[in-house]
Amino acid sequence: MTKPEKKQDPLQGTVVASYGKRYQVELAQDHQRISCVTRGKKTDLACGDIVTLTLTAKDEGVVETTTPRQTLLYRSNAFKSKLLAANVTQVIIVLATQPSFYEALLNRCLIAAEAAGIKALILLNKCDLADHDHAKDKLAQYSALGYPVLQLSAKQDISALRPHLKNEASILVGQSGMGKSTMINALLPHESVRTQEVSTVLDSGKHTTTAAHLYHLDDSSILIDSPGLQEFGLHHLSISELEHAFVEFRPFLGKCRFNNCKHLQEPDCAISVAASSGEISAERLAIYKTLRTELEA
Ligand SMILES: Nc1nc2c(ncn2[C@@H]2O[C@H](COP(=O)(O)OP(=O)(O)O)[C@@H](O)[C@H]2O)c(=O)[nH]1
Ligand SMILES: [Mg+2]
Ligand SMILES: [Zn+2]
Repeated sequence: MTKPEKKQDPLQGTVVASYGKRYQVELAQDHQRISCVTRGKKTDLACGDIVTLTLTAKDEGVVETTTPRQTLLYRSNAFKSKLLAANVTQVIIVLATQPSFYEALLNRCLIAAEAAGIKALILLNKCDLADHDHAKDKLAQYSALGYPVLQLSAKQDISALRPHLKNEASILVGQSGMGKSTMINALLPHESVRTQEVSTVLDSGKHTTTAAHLYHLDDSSILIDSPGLQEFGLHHLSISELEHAFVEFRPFLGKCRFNNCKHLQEPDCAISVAASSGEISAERLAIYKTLRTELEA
């Protein structure tokens, strides 16, 4: 026989860590942390979600309701989606001069942010190291598109990032090994997040952060650290969301000969014309075509 739960007023809190099926919720009233599960099979909470919960023990509880989200950043493949963060105002895409980063992943992050209505900041870390892969040159085209690009060395001096974090709820995303944990440690010296010494021989990062974590920088600034990304599926986007997520496409949309133009190989396509005249870069058009084909599949 199950014991009836004692009736209590629901408490309000913020999800500050997400471990798949378990969540850590920080109570609004006293910042106490409660280890929570959800009811039934519902596991669609993300760091940054504002929830109500009831306690089942001194520091354990069940999430009852989720407050409607201002924003939701997530990725998805054909089978499932993975929530990255709720209610963030800014996505900080962390790249490094070494190991080399995947430009396609950068673009997917930008597109996910655009589609979710969240502003993006590109951060090139490890600028104290030699830039063998010309990361700085590659990023020039993204600043030309209007994305702010910040260059720094988290190991040496993080201060250039601070003004961008003020009064924002930001999430750090990126491949592992780019320096996200190093940044959190520099910004929040009391947290001491584990960092990973990357094998320069293999030129590849390894996973250390396995869950997303939310940190308070001050009373009005939040920073979420997310697990290292290898891929960023965008199966959840509609065709229109995808087209509009390419900011430089916007002036040309609706100007193709066919109003259902896919901008793949149709005649008199305004996007293709813009690409031939250099107004749209060949790389970005190629990324669009890959994503469009993925959505059609
Ligand atoms: N030279 C240099 N190394 C850095 C810098 N930031 C991070 N690293 C190193 O890069 C590796 C990966 O950093 P980490 O913070 O664990 O990356 P994460 O996987 O993105 O969390 C570690 O060996 C860090 O010491 C930096 O600004 N300069
Ligand atoms: Mg890390
Ligand atoms: Zn077209």
